Amino acid sequence: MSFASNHPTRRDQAKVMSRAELTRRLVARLDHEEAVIGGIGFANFELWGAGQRPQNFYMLGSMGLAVPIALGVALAQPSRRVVALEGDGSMLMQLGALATVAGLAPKNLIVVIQDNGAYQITGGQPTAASVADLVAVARASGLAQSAWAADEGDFEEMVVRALREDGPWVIGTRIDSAKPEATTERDPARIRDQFMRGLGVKR
Ligand SMILES: Cc1ncc(C[n+]2csc(CCOP(=O)(O)OP(=O)(O)O)c2C)c(N)n1
Repeated sequence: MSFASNHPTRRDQAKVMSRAELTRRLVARLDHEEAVIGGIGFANFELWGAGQRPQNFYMLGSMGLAVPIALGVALAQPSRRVVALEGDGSMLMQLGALATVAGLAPKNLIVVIQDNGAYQITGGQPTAASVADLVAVARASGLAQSAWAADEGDFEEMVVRALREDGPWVIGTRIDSAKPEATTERDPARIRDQFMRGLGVKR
C-alpha cells in the first residue's frame, strides 16, 4: 500500500494534536543518532523539551530553514536519517524547498510539518495553511510519499516506517496552539558547535 493511500491525504481528515506529545513520540523512536532540525517558532522549543541530544539543531532566527538545513545534512551524510520539524508559517515562506527536496530525492530525509494554522510564536496571526493544504502542495511538488497523520498512533506508525524505508517523506500533522512546555536556550554558537560534534564533523 502506498503511503498516501494508507493515511489521510486531506488536512481536514487529520486530528488536531499536541505538538509536545508528537515531538516526544518522535524522539522516543530515534535510536540511530538521527539528526533532527527544529524550525523557528515553537517547533524547536518542543524539541528542546523532549530531551536534548547532540544531533538536534534548533533554528532560532530564520523562518523556513529547517527543511533546507535538513536537506544539506541528509545529502552530506546519506547513512544518517534526518528529520526536519517545520511550522506551517515557515513552510509557506519556503515552499520551493519541497520541490528542491523532490528533485534531489534524498532517501534519508523526513519532513514533519507542524500545522497549527498560525504564526504562533509571534502572536497567533493566521497563516494560509487552511487554504493551501501543505501535504497536497508537497505531493504536487513531486513528493509522492506525503500524507497527513490521522492521529497520534498513525503519526507514530508513519515515523517508524519513514525511519526504516526509503524516503523522502512528508508527514503532515495538525497541532493545537498550546503554550510550549520548554524554551530553547538562546545560545546559537553553542547549538552549532554541539550539533557539529553530534554529527561527528567537529571534535
Ligand atoms: C523572514 C522573517 N519574517 C518574520 C519573522 C518573525 N517570525 C519569527 S517566527 C514567526 C512565526 C513562525 O510561524 P510557524 O513557522 O508557523 O511556527 P509557530 O510559531 O506556529 O510554531 C515569525 C512571523 C522572521 N523570523 N523571519
